Amino acid sequence: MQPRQLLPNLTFLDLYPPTADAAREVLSSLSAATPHLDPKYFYDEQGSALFDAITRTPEYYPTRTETRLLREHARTMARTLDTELTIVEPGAGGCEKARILLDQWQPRGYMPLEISRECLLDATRQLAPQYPQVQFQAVCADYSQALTVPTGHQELPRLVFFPGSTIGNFEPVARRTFLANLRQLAGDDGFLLIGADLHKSPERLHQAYNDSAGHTAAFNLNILAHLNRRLDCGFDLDAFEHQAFYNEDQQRVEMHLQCHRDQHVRIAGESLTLSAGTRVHTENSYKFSVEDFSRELVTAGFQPLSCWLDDEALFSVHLARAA
Ligand code: AVJ
Repeated sequence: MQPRQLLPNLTFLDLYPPTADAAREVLSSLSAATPHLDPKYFYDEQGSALFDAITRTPEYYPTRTETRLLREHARTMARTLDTELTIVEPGAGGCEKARILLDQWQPRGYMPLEISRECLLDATRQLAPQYPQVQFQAVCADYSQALTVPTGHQELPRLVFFPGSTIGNFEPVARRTFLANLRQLAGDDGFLLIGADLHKSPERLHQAYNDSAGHTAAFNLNILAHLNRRLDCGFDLDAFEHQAFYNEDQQRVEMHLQCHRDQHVRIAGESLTLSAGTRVHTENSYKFSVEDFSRELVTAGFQPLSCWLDDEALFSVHLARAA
């Protein structure tokens, strides 16, 4: 598959995963002893828009806190990095946070990897003309599967940018593997800039995932609407209720969809019944301490350089180089 030239400084490579794979994956996870869905299925066009709405709620602090930290410290980061580089961003969404780095740094290249194709195309078609000196290589892909990216500016060091504490969605073992993949992606002369949400009161976390405007509930339910649109499953969304709570033992926020009426759906040509009372686990969002997270970076083959926290120690941004 060759990248397509969309604009003088924008190429697009479409590695969107085949629907058959998604159908098989969804059928096996919903048929499991603990029915669950991969959080990547939150992010179709509607889901990306709902997440955007969540980030503007007063309760959901991570995005605005991290954005402020990136704005405040981008220049210091640039001095530390002191090199021309390509920014590679798995899960870039609408590329809002990358804009801060594009404004403050003059990177030679920017490579957003994103599964939500329309979201990615809209964002890069807007950004590329505003930064003519930056080579944009948009890649529509599922970064949690394979982090294969086009070579492009191979000779330039890479900065892997993974904001938002999306790292918190991975289970501990999968997280170790994913961080090692990010190390691979960065290369021996590369860097990592990553956001990690910090431990805090269960009340504060509960509010952040149960915003009063109901955007998180709509975002959670939309995962079923996405599967209905994409795989024609036939879920009745009114039969499900959003649940999000902080699991103190596991140090993570959990999101679930509680099923109140029997659901007879079809996935990958097979019938599946979710009986009333079933709970579908849709997301974990682990929280960290700076010490624990720095240790995980070292285990993955990075050398931590700097870490920035906001005054309330709600959120942390870590800069590291390949060790
Ligand atoms: C985008 C994965 C970082 O876990 O906080 C927001 C997604 N889920 N509200 C998070 C999310 C519920 C968010 N991440």
